[in-house]
Amino acid sequence: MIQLYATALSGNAHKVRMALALLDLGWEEIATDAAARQSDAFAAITPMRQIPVYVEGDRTLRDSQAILSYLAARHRPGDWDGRTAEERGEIALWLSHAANEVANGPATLRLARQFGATIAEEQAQAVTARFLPVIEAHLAAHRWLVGDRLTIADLAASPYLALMAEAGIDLADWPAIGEWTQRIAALPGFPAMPGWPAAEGAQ
Ligand SMILES: N[C@@H](CCC(=O)N[C@@H](CS)C(=O)NCC(=O)O)C(=O)O
Repeated sequence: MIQLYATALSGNAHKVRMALALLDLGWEEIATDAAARQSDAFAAITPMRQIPVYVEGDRTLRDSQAILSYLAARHRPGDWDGRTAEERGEIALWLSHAANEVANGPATLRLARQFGATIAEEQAQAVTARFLPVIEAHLAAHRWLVGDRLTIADLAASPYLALMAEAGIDLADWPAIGEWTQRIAALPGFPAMPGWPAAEGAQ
């Protein structure tokens, strides 16, 4: 049985939860709050003491982008991880944006607004202001980040953008991003996440 160390409100954990649900794989969730992440038991599972962590038998993998890449290679090879060299390059680009601009921009602003974290506010605002117009323009011209279908690029980049209201950003100002997050939420098997706007007639 797959085990996923996670919390309900972690966007990084939700990336993996979405993949597991859309792949229709069974998994057990191990709630790992801030206190649990400081335990020696958790440090033995991951030296980074961060969620998500994916465990399957004797295989342990951390980092949401890495876990998505593994799940795609294992269960949707040549589809979720790209059909061509060009697609694979584009997917790597959006995984990188997910781990950099999305994490250091909207996700960091949400950490402060939602969980009271101390952040470098000006820097997070600047990263956000640089990145959002880039992905908005891309999604105004494309239904999915890469190719004509869902890939792990969409799974990696979407949670913290869907949750932007919790970061103090009005999703109405970013209509193409909003429609894309609703399109993802309308996928059969999509697991709900608190704060992710429900799909309303998404196309
Ligand atoms: N690059 C990692 C980042 C994971 C991460 O930042 N996880 C957060 C929860 S969303 C965490 O565990 N934070 C606690 C900490 O950093 O000590 C990933 O994409 O999985």
